[in-house]
Amino acid sequence: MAKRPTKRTQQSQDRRMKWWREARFGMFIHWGLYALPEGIWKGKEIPGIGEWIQKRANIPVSEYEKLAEQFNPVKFNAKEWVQVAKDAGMKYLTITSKHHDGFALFKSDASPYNIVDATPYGKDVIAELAKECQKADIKLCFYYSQKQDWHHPNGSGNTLDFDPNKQNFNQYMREKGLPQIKEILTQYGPIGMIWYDTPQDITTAQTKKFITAVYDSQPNCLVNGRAGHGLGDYQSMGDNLIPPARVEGDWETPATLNDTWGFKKNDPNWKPVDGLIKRLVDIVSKGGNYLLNVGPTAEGVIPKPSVTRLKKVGDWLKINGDAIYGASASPHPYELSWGAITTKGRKLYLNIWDWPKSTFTLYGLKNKVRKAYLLADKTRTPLEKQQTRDTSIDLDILTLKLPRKKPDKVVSVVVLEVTGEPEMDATLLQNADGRIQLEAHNGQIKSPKTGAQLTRGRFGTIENWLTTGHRVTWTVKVVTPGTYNVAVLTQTERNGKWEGGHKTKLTIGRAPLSATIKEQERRDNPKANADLLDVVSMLGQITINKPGTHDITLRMEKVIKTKGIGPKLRAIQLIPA
Ligand code: H79
Repeated sequence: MAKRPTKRTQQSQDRRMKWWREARFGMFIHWGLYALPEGIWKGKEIPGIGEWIQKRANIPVSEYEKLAEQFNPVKFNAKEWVQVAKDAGMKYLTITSKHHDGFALFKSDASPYNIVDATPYGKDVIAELAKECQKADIKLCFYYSQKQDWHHPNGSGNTLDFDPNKQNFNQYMREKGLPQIKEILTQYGPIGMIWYDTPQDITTAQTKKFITAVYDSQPNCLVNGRAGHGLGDYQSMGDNLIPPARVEGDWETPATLNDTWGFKKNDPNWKPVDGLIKRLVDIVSKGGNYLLNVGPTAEGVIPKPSVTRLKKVGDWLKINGDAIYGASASPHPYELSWGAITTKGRKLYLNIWDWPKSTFTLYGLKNKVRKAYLLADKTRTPLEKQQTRDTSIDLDILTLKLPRKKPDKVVSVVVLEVTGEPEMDATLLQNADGRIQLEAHNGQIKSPKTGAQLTRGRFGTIENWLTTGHRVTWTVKVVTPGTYNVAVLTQTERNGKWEGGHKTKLTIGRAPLSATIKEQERRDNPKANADLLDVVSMLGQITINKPGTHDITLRMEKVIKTKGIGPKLRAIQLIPA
């Protein structure tokens, strides 16, 4: 868990975190002056995230701040916004009270650069949202950019208008940062959390001041993990980044519905509904929360493609919410190919996205199953089940007879009521559908003692593979021997750059497979930003002769490093031939 500046007992911390752990799904709202240009400046399309337009288009403050004179969101309706969150099954709402551009969406005495004093609209939208959130029982939370403020002469990030060498950040904190934190925590009733962002080079002392300012006003208000220096009440993952496996402690992934946070006219890359539901399930199965963003227009309207998608996620939650709200991580520490497991007390929820023809098999569950039923089945008719044990490979096997027709198009949930605390085999297992998934993240690295070492990328990759001599080994329990097609997934750079031609050698026991990595296909990685793609390369076939625990080892016999990238390993997949 993230460290906190003031000591609390585990018990009191559990009490503070209770609503947040129960919620699991929240709405992020990015709204501000950047909604006016919609990603276009002086007729030119500005690439990247919309709320960064001031920086990306090099707009001086004197020009950008004039946008306030046009900000008149006449269609803004707090009740409608909160209803969109409610219909999506979201339990908290985090709005940009002030983003990097420095413009405040609330009435502020600390700076006139706010919606009430600087716009023709003149109304405090935060006050209206606070009222509606209270009525709808949704926790109101505030994003606040504590370090970057491109409008204040002593805020960070604006090197076009201000000389960083002449800035005094403590003065910014005294004049604007801390007073505004106090304002948002005293003007709108109880606030669920303050969501700080991009701490950059903030000092520990400064971070502590920003956190203490929150706790001084509202001791029960949470602080996210981007306050700085690992402080805060829980860990914030990178934007759009979902960890490759279960993470201990409290954590949250903030994510976009398309590729921008603030509204852009041209960003049609909306994530499909099935992808959103699977991400929610995946995140909860790893112990986290999903904070999903909408970017309303300058008129104050949440874009239609966002509303329709969120409504469908909400429809799914109406039936399957038991598997999400208040649920904890899977007892199995690895991803599963057919779906993901969540738990609550003595219940396991099998969130299945690959619905089998008739029999579903789960490997590794150690508990006795008292009862199994479909969450969508109100009568809870028991599913036929059988539990066996393969002692030769030390594996518990549960089989369930499922109806041919799946209850949900995307993710169908089976509930298992078990005796005792849910417990599963903690070794990497072959999936019951035969696939063997070897994530780079789960591999053991062995490198020569001297020379450049391999590194682990923030989100699951193995990188810096620019020399030969390294090995990555996975220890996996194989249930069904046979011949497998082997695919290797490597990741592109942010700009789409990638390099191939590396000669690999994969060995299982004494059987080697030598091949060259060649680009065959690029695929989205749902756990990463849209600009990090998986490059798929089929290496050929390999045979595993007998069931049991095997070491599978990957080497590079030759690496190409003309572009300085080498193979950024994401995963090896063995697919039954
Ligand atoms: O509020 C959202 C983003 O605006 C904020 N965090 C989420 C929740 C955020 N601030 N900084 N970053 C994310 C990292 C930004 C990186 C980039 Fe850029 C901005 C890449 C492209 C635009 C700055 C300009 C860095 C490279 C070019």
